[in-house]
Amino acid sequence: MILMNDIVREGHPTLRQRADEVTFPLTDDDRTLCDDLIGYLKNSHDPEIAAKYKLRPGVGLAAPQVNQSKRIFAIHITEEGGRPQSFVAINPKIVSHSVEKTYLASGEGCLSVDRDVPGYVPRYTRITIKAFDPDGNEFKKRLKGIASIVFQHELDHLNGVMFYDHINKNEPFQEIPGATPLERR
Ligand code: K2U
Ligand code: NI
Repeated sequence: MILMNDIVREGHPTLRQRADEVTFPLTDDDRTLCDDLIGYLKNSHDPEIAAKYKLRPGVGLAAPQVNQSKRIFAIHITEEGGRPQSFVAINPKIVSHSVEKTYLASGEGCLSVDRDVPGYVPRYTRITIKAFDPDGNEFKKRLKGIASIVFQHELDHLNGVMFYDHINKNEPFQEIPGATPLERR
């Protein structure tokens, strides 16, 4: 299982690399990596396991964050309000997106960043994505709300981008033209 010690922190070079495409069929190691990424997210929302292993809660986790420079990430969102989402995305792409943008009113965090970095992170409100599942089957999804934001945050990790790269340095809380904030419960 992935523990906090397995998650590399900002400053680690892997977080600033473009991760490599994955080929199919997956090796046993890559399949285990997929299971471990989604497993971390599920564990991080289990009060007993999270307390026992001191896991920070997460709704997304990308392979580069555990020092595997591969185009794989997992998303596990169960909160009410939005549609639950739980999947592993391999070689993911955004195929289209809304013109309209959004941002988390509370800003974003990151399991690889041990500090608060305040500010609005502009994201597309709606995206259509395609990716492969661990069996090599291609799938498409239309995402909005928190799922759309999380997908974009994780895809950034595959491209060596950190959430705070998007924050306006001079005015972190400057209104983003044409953007509607997403309030998190
Ligand atoms: O990639 C990561 O570091 C996981 C982040 C993903 C994320 C953070 C903020 C906004 C979008 C995606 C963790 O999930 S941070 C913890 C968290 C938990 C619930 C909701 C938002 C952030
Ligand atoms: Ni992150």
